[in-house]
Amino acid sequence: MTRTDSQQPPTTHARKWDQPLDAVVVGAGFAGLYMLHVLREAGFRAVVFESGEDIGGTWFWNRYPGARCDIESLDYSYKFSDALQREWQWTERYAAQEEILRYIHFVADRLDLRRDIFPNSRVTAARYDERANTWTVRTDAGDVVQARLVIMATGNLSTTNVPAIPGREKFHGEQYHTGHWPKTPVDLKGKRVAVIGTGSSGIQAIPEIARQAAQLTVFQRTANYCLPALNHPLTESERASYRDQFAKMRDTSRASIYGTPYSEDLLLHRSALADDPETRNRIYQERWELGGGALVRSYNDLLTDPAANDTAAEFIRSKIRAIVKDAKTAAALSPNDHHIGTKRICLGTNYYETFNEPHVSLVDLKSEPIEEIVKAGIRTSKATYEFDVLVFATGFDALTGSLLRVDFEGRNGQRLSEKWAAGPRTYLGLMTNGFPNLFMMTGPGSPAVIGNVIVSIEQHGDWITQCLAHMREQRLDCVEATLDAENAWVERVNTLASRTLFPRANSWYLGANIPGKPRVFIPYVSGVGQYRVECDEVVRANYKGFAFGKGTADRATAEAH
Ligand code: NA7
Repeated sequence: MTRTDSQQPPTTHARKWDQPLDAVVVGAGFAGLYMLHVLREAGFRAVVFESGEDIGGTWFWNRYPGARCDIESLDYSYKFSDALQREWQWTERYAAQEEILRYIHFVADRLDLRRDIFPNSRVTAARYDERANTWTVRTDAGDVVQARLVIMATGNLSTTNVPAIPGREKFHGEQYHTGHWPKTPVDLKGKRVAVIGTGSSGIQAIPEIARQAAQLTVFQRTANYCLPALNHPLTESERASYRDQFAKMRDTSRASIYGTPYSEDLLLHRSALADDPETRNRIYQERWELGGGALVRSYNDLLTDPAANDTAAEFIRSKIRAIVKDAKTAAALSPNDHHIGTKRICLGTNYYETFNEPHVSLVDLKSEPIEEIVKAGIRTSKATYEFDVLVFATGFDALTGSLLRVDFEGRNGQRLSEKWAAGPRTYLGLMTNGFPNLFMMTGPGSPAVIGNVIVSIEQHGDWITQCLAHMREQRLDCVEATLDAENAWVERVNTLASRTLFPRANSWYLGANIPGKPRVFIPYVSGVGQYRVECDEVVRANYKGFAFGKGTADRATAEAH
């Protein structure tokens, strides 16, 4: 039987373990659970600390109305076990938060993971002791744990961003952030609700909130491209067909750009400008009707040529004009300041249609910025709007926020926050020089957020475990990225991005959504398949770019004799 976290309270463990541990894993979402599983399978002893009161990560916290994955559920599942995928039955093309959380619990139970997971324990600090080659990890629950390795599985979108709008504390009503939504139901029926933010979370939440609220006002700073998800219940034959081709689907996903098996089939190997407008619009229309991200995975130059990109952008703008009845609202909802696909594509269900509802309105912050939050609601440069509830759909301190929230002290007392003051620096997104035995899963400089993160999570879990097994075989106990390799990787990630339109958008890929955050393009954009090839080449070249040590392995042997 499967269970949700609302059905069963989390287990409280006796906080006891044999020290030193091989590894402390931080975070019990998809990444942390997989990491624990593969470490155990390889014979390493690890515990997982989780700040939430239960497992699930992103899917524990993001419970806002309409929360749903933007990768198809059959793809957004672990790929390492044929047995698990055969047993689990997804019900919809794009799974809702509650179903994904149930899936995570199902996997944790099947793999018996809970006994090594400690909820309600936020890792606050970790200090590397060079002499002992050990990390000392501290949690806000009072734990002080020694481990050879720390593996960060904290996710890329987990530290919420609540903008510093003056007066928030004065507001008389309720306030919520989509990424930190309460577990207990929030009743919006008959209320006047404001949603600030129109990224993926806002776009998913707005139609659902509109169904409940008496009045909904959307505060939009940047209009986004929203493609129709065309979500639908999965039929048994759809599930069976995927099940029967599982190995092929998995292998294709791993070798693909976006970590899904379909994207390459959809790719047309020609420029958008090679087709006449009529053909092009027919192709865009077909993709629009397929739903999901199919439209941006069509012509091969949409993410490299502004003129090609504009043909797709204009197609979406024409859809917005056709759907939204009020011309002024349609114009405000039409994105015109970034290229389509250069921010993560949003998938919606009745998003644009919702603005035709008489009780829904849009405030365009470009022409009417928010000045402050007052007791009754929100005051812009033009008016004061009154509300019972404020919903912040304002995103996350993405990619680095949760890593820098831990006070890491590496070799020679160097702080990670100091080292990354001008932006994150890693080798392969896995390690950073000066911090031996500290691994990051789907870290800055990896492709994680560009596509299906599950594929990247498994790749990183496998890569790290393989590296540790290699160290055990060679009697090595310390690994660190070299400075040269790190510098070269940072340059490579930047060069790859600079060949695309990605860096031109003010996106969270660039840290642009957080005031004061260094503007550095963070993800590796050339696809999960190519990235895997590069990681495998590093292994074949005897872990080129990594320096290994064997100090304590030798000391331990000497002491044993
Ligand atoms: P996003 O994509 O970062 O969206 C946040 C939205 O909030 C976006 O529209 C922002 O406008 C807006 N925002 C942020 N700060 C403000 C302020 N101060 N005032 C007004 N509006 C603001 O986060 P999501 O949670 O929607 O999605 C994150 C990812 O989760 C998503 O890509 C999926 O992978 C799942 P901006 O565009 O910065 O002008």
